[in-house]
Amino acid sequence: MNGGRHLAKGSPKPALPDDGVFRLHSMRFCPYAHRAHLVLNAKNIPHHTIYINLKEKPEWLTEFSPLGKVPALQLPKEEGYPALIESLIIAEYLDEKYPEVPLFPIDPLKKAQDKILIERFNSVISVMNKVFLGGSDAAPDALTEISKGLDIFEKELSSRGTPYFGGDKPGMLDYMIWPWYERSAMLKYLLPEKYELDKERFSKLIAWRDLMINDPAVKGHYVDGETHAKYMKARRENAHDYDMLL
Ligand SMILES: N[C@@H](CCC(=O)N[C@@H](CS)C(=O)NCC(=O)O)C(=O)O
Repeated sequence: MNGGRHLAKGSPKPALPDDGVFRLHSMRFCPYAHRAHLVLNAKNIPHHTIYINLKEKPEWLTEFSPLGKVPALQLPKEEGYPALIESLIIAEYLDEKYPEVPLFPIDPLKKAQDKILIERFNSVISVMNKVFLGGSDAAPDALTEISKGLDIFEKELSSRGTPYFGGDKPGMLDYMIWPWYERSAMLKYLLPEKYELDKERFSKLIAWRDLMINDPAVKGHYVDGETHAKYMKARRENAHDYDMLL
């Protein structure tokens, strides 16, 4: 089963085949769930996706996700069918479980350094979330803050001298920051100042974005900036249109 409508309160729990395949509880526009989709796609891991209406959550969601959040990944091959939550924990679990396509660097120091950068990206995430939901009024210095946060990643790509943070192909750092980078394209449609990244200041990140958009794992879950903005505008009115891509 792949996607379909977002299941809401009152929906019966989906009857899935007893095939041992992962079950990802997701929401089509959730950037954290996006991380899990990217890792599953990059590693070609078969999975069922169960989309959840987060405004009217199905009663059974807490069986898989105690806080009622997505992503939640159920592991039907493990005893007791446990489920994992938290995008970064899910991503690291999948990377360890499926080492054939490694995403984190093998070297522990390099891995730790990439994890530090993922952690540091949280400051970009928090400002972006504020602007997405409330516009520039909600965070007056937001565009400056976002650019300052992205400077770190521009500099990092430049010092690595590779097209991706992961080297010649995307790695975990690439995939963990991509969902917000993809969504930054909606600022052009959401803000009166039609924010776009400065082409000189962020030349490396812009070249990276052009490559990432063509990566098969990214393509498999990609939504353009205008569509993200349409979803966000409806969400601001508390009129979430989860199924708008169907
Ligand atoms: N720290 C979590 C954040 C997950 C999260 O906040 N997901 C949002 C959707 S994007 C959610 O499920 N919200 C529903 C709620 O908070 O009730 C992660 O990294 O997975």
